Amino acid sequence: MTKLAKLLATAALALSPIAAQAHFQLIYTENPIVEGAGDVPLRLIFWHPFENGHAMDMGKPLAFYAVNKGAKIDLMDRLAPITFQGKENTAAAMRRHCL
Ligand SMILES: [Cu+2]
Repeated sequence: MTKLAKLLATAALALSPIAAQAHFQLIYTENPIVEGAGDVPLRLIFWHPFENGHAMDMGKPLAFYAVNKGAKIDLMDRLAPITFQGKENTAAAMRRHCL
């Protein structure tokens, strides 16, 4: 399982229908189908995604990393603050940028 697949699997678990109507810390990518190695842009958004509802400010995560074959890859230096525009409001969020 690739690093991205693990990230997306975690995000998919958090988005299960059982927890609808709640807020989620999302790891979002425009194109979830990754066909090969390379950088994948991600956004971290604290939001009510199912109803396209209220977005909440998030701070910088305490840790942001991937694990590949048991090796932890620190990605904190690839996070940058952004402002997420939701339907109802804007909120502080983060994006993962390429080096
Ligand atoms: Cu909420």
